[in-house]
Amino acid sequence: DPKLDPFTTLLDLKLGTFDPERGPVQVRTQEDLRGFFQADPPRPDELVYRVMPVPVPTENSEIQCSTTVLEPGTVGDEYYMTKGHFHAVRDRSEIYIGLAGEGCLVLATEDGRHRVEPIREGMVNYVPGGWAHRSVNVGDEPLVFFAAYVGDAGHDYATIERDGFPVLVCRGDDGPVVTDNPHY
Ligand code: PAN
Ligand code: ZN
Repeated sequence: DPKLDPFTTLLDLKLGTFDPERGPVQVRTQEDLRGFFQADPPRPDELVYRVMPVPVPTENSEIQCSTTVLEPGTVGDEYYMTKGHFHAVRDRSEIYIGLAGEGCLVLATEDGRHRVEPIREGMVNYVPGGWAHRSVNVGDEPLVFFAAYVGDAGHDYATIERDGFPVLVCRGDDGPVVTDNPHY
């Protein structure tokens, strides 16, 4: 017998909000990102991003989805970004769809390969299994994207907190600059 009943929610394609909301909004402040940015957070209480979830059972047979709203800003030279993670089950994949703003998706494998892909309205990013992923807001407006991923993927933040990503995305005089992470 099917485990779930069908349901429908309305996604605001500009704001990334769901109506009705399906689950508790996750809020991440500068303080929550201490240790992920190179610099200590200058304004610990300031909002960096929110995740609006559509919770379903965390099983391989389901598809989780959520939207992320990442504010514009910087800590030191680094643009506001998500913590970033590997999926706890390493081979689980994910799809991002850009809804608003201007962003970068930084991806890295455990053996240190990396890629930087654009996130923009209408762009579909494929995140294959085995690639850690972090989104970065390189614009002046909120970066909004929708994500859908395998239900039992889980999130491994500890590896990123310890090692970081191979590259940093920083504010330069003429826009974003991708530099090697000296602490990777
Ligand atoms: C996304 C992310 C979301 C927030 O839904 O979870 O953008 O980023 P962090 O989880 O790295 O804080 C996703 O990739 N889910 O798997
Ligand atoms: Zn993910």
